[in-house]
Amino acid sequence: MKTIHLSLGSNMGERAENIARAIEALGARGVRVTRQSSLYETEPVDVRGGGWFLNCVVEGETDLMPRQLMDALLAIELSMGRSRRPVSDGPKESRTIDMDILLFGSTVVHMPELEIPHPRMAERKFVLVPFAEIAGGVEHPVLKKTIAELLATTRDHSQVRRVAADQE
Ligand code: PH2
Ligand code: MG
Ligand code: MG
Repeated sequence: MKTIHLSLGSNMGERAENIARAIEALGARGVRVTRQSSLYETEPVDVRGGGWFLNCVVEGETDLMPRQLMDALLAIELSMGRSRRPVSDGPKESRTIDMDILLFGSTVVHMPELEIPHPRMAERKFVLVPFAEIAGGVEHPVLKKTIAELLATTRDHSQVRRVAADQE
């Protein structure tokens, strides 16, 4: 059993509902969600012409292998109507739901289709702020810094605002 951390984001449609549905779907795909951050309104980073995102981070437990977990997340994204264009390094498009693996315990994965830890997580306040809320003491297995330390030193100054519970 591994403890894993995922980032969820949506900037299309009923954003809070999309995130709630995706988290609910994890259970049926072999991930037991143990913690969930607040929702955050976040300024889009490197996204073409979309609105602000709602983002959150969840902690879970799973017996899946990293590649299986990635396939489970893709299946949930597709079932929720996320379109996938061919992989490109250009600006990203708006999405109903995006689910990314941030950490998979202390496992490090370098495959063409999957990198863990998520290669850009230390440069993204929309990941680090919710992550620090639920698990600031977790150590990044490559950078050897805690999530709270990464947040304190990140150079990303984009806007990230916690959504009050009664506004969700
Ligand atoms: N995801 C991206 C690119 N940019 N910006 C915000 N605020 N939130 C995201 O989830 C996000 C992004 C690529 O997946
Ligand atoms: Mg992403
Ligand atoms: Mg993704």
